[in-house]
Amino acid sequence: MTTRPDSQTQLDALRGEIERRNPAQPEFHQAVHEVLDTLAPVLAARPEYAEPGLVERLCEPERQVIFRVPWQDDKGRVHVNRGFRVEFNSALGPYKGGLRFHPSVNLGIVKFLGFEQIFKNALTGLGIGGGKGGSDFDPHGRSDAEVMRFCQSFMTELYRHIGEHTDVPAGDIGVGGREIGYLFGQYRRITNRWEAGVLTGKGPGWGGSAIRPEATGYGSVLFAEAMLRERGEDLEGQTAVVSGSGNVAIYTIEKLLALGANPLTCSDSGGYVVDDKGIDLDLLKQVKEVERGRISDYAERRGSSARYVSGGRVWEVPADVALPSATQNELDENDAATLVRNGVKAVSEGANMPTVPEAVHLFQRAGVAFGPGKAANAGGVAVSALEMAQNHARTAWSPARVEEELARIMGDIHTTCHETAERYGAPGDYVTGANIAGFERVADSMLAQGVI
Ligand code: NDP
Ligand code: 2IT
Repeated sequence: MTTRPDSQTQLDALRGEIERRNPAQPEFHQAVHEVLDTLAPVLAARPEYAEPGLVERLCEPERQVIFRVPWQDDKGRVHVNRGFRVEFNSALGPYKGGLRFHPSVNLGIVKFLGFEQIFKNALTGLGIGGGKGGSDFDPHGRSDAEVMRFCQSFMTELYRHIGEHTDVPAGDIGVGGREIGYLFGQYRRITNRWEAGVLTGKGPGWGGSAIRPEATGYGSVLFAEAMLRERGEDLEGQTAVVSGSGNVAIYTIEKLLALGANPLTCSDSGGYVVDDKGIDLDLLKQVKEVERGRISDYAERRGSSARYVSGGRVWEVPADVALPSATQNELDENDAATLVRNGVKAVSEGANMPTVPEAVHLFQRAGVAFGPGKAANAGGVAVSALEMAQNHARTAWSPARVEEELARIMGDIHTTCHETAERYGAPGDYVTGANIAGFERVADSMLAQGVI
């Protein structure tokens, strides 16, 4: 008779095995550890989940594509970038997840993002699997024509791996409406198909959903509000620190303002702005969305209420709520200690894995409501799934209808995470709640579909 090792021993062994077989991918290790660290109770309670092979399969992408992306700049010089698409898990639906264009992109980064996406997408309840892709291409300082040629070259390989029923990319860092337009155009040209559902985040006139640009930021603020309501508070009158100044940060700030909160900061990789009067949304959109400028331009034009802190971190600005909305590992243990010392009540992750594990534990020990990205930033991919539904039905919903759906989905995700955490003996721990609830949905489908 064989005896099954206890759940924690099994998870620890798997952890070691994943490090060994995926060397030099620290972000992927971090994302996997953070999930495995919370699964022991559910594996112990549901022996079918502890069957050899299930968690192992979940940690191994179904398919990984790496390709060359050659393109010419405006002076005719040839550049060679690397393209990635990691199709991680399709037990719940077509692979779904964004494309990131940033010089830091490598296979480990794409795998961490794809792994997170599996659980996040499961939490939306909308029938989407997990995937992610991108390139080490840096769009900063490139002309529209250069970005177009890059996107066309990228799609000239990617098109053979994607499709409305197979894999549906969208935006992420460095990929917004402009890039999705160029990518969609090239897909249509190569395939000779009007296949609207192959990409999400499209323009409103050609198959894009209302509220998709706003969805991630709005959703992250709704999640913060739901966590505060659990404690008998809301966002009205609360001060907020927001990092980043891209898609997620801008619409986080918009929703904070709409709910009566006071967002004091935003940032980019050069530094941050603190604005004593609260961020001026119109000026921020003008500088970042229209002019594609830097956050220092905002400070120069805003007048005396704002100052630019070169190289600084927004977390040193005292506030009631923190919404990291730039990139991974942007909030460390020292930052968390500063925020706690300054009385922060809630942290909602608009970005993917922005908080290092030690900082997460510090928040939790201090009793701060902490909403992990898998739950808090799921509004973006949720509205992407609504965009796919509209494309399939050849229809377009009103902004009011999409916003109502988004609010319902974020409310459901909050409730699911909250109740799951309680069920597994970790009340108030949204990390455990999100990981276990997402895991249960994917694991049940994988078990039903056999060893594939
Ligand atoms: P954008 O490209 O629109 O904006 C990114 C912002 O983050 C910019 O202000 C950028 O500054 C800053 N940033 C990026 N990389 C770094 C870095 N290495 N160090 C410091 N600052 C950095 O991207 P999004 O707003 O779409 O994405 C932000 C985060 O949200 C990412 O973690 C993404 O994965 C996540 N996310 C996005 C969703 C979406 O729908 N777009 C959905 C869910 C999560 P700079 O210009 O100086 O580089
Ligand atoms: O991290 C994310 O969830 C995204 N970048 C959005 C993915 C999507 O398919 O809309």
